[in-house]
Amino acid sequence: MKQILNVQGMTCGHCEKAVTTAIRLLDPQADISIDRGQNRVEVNSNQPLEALAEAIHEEGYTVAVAG
Ligand SMILES: [Cu+2]
Repeated sequence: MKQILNVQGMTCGHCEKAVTTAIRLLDPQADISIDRGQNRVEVNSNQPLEALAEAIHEEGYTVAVAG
């Protein structure tokens, strides 16, 4: 299912990669689309939103659920 998170603190391509890697560790099949300018991370995954948010948070980014 498609889930949208608001992730603050992504400043460069490395950040996008860190977020992508964190999500892929939880779900290797996840379909991930990141719009850094909008702080928007779209994830198509069966993992619960809280787990995705926690994984991203552990990388050092501030996460809010965008709805
Ligand atoms: Cu960065």
